Amino acid sequence: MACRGKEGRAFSLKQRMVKGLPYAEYFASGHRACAGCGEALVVRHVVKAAGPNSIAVMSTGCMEVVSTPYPETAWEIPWIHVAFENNAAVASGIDAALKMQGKRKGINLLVFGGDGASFDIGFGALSGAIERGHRFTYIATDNEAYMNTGVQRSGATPFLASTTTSPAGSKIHGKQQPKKPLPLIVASHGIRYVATVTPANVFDLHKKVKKALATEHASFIHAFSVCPVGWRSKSDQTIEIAKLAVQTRVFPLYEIEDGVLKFSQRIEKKNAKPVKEYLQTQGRFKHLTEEEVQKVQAYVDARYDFLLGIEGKKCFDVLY
Ligand SMILES: Cc1ncc(C[n+]2csc(CCOP(=O)(O)OP(=O)(O)O)c2C)c(N)n1
Ligand code: SF4
Ligand SMILES: [Mg+2]
Repeated sequence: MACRGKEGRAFSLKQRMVKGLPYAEYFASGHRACAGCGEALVVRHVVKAAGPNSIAVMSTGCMEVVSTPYPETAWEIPWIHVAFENNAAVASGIDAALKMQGKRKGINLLVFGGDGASFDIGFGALSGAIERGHRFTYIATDNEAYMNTGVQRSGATPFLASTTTSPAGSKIHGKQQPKKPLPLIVASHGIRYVATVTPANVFDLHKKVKKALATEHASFIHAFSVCPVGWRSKSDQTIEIAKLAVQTRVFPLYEIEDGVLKFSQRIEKKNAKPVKEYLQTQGRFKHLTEEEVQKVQAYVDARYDFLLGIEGKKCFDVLY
């Protein structure tokens, strides 16, 4: 049975029944993402939280490809596809143009980039745009590799994950470097709001998107985005894997507001699930020896302890 919201498209009664979430969809179903794509879920919920008065800028990557096969589009808000390198630069131009025209108030400017676009290739544009004090909410949809072109490693790929350019074999056992701590690097620019989200924690995601959009200058959201293809995980396990990432402390859920980090879900060591449980859900970690699993566990613990150590303290200057 189909219904229609105040604004927005038709949706099924079942979708309507998600209590506490807006009814209307602005990232339409029928796009061509793979079954169980976590990145598509993140995009859907970010635009659902943002609502109709929004503009989306999106760099090249899976989400662009699956949502706009010409002449179709899944976007029900204005959307622009830009190059890999420059989504934040294009957003700066949109922000400046709207301000010049006196039309900036009430418009949400969303900028989407995959991890390849955000951690690596478009990082310069992102850094420059936030340093100049532009207003937009940047969402880094992190599936931990360049998925659209065949699972190449990026700066976001975790330690020892096997990708096509860090293949597990006799020479190396997956990626040799750890993940780049992008949210902390972005926070160091002096912006007021940085947060991490997963599609398994949708209410938390909606709340954080709203806070980010209310920020006067740039805000940044790091979104954990399971990719069943690149991670070699089961497509019906996406939400379970996202939950496990938080429960094992692999993906800490937090906000950095006005330079102060606060956990949204604080997992004490004694309550944390072993990282092994998370790793076992994905073929990209299948090659790991017991010793390597323990190395990953030690790394995850050390990163989490670092965040616990700075929690509640003013660790980042606030410039805008
Ligand atoms: C400058 C440039 N280099 C390479 C490409 C080819 N390319 C298109 S999408 C893509 C992968 C995108 O990876 P990511 O940003 O992580 O997004 P995902 O596809 O994983 O969602 C690449 C390498 C390109 N379009 N432009
Ligand atoms: S390859 Fe991965 S990120 Fe791309 S659409 Fe499929 S599941 Fe989503
Ligand atoms: Mg990616």
